[in-house]
Amino acid sequence: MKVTLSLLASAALANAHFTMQYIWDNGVDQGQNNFIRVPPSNNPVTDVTSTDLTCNVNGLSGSSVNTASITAGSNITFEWHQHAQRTGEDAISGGHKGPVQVYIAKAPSTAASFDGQGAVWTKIYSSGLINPSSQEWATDVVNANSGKHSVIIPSSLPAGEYLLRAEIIALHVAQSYPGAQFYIGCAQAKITGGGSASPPKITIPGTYKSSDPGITVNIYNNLQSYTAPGGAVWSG
Ligand SMILES: *[C@@H]1O[C@H](CO)[C@@H](O)[C@H](O)[C@H]1NC(C)=O
Ligand SMILES: [Cu+2]
Repeated sequence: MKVTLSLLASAALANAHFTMQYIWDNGVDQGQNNFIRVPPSNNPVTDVTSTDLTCNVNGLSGSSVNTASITAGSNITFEWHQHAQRTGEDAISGGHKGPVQVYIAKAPSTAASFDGQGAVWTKIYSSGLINPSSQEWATDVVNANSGKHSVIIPSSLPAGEYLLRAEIIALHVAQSYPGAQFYIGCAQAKITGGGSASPPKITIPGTYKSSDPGITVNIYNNLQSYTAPGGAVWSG
């Protein structure tokens, strides 16, 4: 009986997926799914070679999606939920342990028409295993913060239209590949102000490999350090 119950519990946990549903601009809620390329379901992407890794399923264009106007230097908050509700359950479900990262990519023309392919992505935020002794992950902080995490858009970034890509990687079944679950939310933004920096860029998909120690990893063996995929954060 005990075994049956715990099997049921872990099956329920594995199904408790989530999506990015809100962005906030300097503390102002922009509305549910506004400016966001909404995927067809809350399922994760698990194939690191798939173009779904860029901006989730059906995320290669956003012609019907609004583009937010954001000033460089603004504090942008991303908010995730399992379902279309803000209360009554863990935002992203406590069983999902792993890093939280944010990337940006400048569109050659409009954000709405940009597919995010090629060496275009710059990492501007990454948080992983925060405290090895308590095994606290960035995802635990997101849950404690009602599904939210924030980043400052670097003020040296050139003005233009961008995709903002937030990513949560759940590693609870990442001992073998495919296993790691990539939750991805892309928002469209026109960034004004800014500067003339030329940040480093990676490809998504492309840079992440199934063999990356941050992708295929057993997190249940008293892990003491963790390196998220995608390289270092560019600080502007
Ligand atoms: C960004 O905004 C969030 C939510 O309002 C806040 O918790 C966080 O401290 C802010 N970050 C910075 C660097 O100001
Ligand atoms: Cu899930």
